[in-house]
Amino acid sequence: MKEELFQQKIDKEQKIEPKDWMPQDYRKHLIRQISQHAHSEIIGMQPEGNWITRAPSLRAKMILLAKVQDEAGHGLYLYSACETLGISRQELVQQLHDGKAKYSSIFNYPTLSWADMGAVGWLVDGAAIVNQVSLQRTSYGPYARGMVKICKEESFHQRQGYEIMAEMAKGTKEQKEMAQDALNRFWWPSIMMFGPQDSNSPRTGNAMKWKIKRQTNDELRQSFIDKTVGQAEIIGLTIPDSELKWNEKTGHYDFGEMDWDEFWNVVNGNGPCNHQRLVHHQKAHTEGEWVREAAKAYAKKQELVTQ
Ligand code: BYC
Repeated sequence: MKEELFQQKIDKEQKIEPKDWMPQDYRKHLIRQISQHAHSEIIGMQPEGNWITRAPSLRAKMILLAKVQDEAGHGLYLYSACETLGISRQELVQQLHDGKAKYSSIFNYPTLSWADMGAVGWLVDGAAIVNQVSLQRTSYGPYARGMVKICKEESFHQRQGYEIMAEMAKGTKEQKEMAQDALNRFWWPSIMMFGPQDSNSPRTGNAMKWKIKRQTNDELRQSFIDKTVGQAEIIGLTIPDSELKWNEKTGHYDFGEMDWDEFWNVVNGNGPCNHQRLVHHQKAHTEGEWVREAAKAYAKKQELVTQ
């Protein structure tokens, strides 16, 4: 009975709030997805943080700093949304360190040149926006509201990346080559951010029934490709997919097959930077212990002052 009422609420597009009754599996599914999303934001700071000290101008440095800081903020909203489901931040971080919780495969690729900052902003944030615009209508209230704020900031991120790519593409021959090389390396990993094909996605069934996901992996992937091809053409870069072709009949681009072995390899912890990313997070977490202790001591002191 409770289950039926819950599903009716979902079907009527009513949001589920933290104190509402929900099936255990719905709660578990959300903790898994939201925590993966939060960890992605935080781990995602590493490949870009790598370029802050080497940004080519003060303007570029300020913009990149602001963007990386935004990612930290997104991680914090998402951890908070996840905590409303009855799990602590400490447990979530522990799951990441133990390898029990995943984060997006895309952040396990290295950022080798300044053009990669362009490719990450344009493609990775572009893909994140397509996914997150859809998630603004997710059924869990705190997650949906977090997505609204995050999407506004992601639009700025996507534009800063596209601007870098556009500038480099119309620069010297070497700069254009760097931009093309970054697109070549980041195109397929960005497409992989949308997850396995629907026919091979064990979580999609429940996610769609419970309206946690509003569109499937393949639908979102197609929508990202349709949007991005024209953007590459405008700045004179070539998408590295020989099978990419406009299909009059479907009104979408056809595209080539992804390297699924590479995808699962990276998802399962064996990508080029998986080890490095986790070790760095563990180190930063340990070294940040004194900051958390100081914040707690300060909060306690404030409590005493206001008593
Ligand atoms: N990477 O049944 P499936 C950002 C896992 S943007 C790693 O389709 P689901 C940012 C999946 O977790 C990136 N793992 O699952 C942008 C599942 O494993 P478990 C973050 C992946 O959940 C710019 C298994 O494969 N965005 O943060 O229905 C700068 C089977 O997959 C991936 C989000 O997290 C992958 N690419 O669909 C800085 C958005 N794909 O958990 C930061 C929210 C699949 O069963 N998440 N897996 O062991 C989602 O929309 C969905 O969770 C996914 C996967 C589309 C990612």
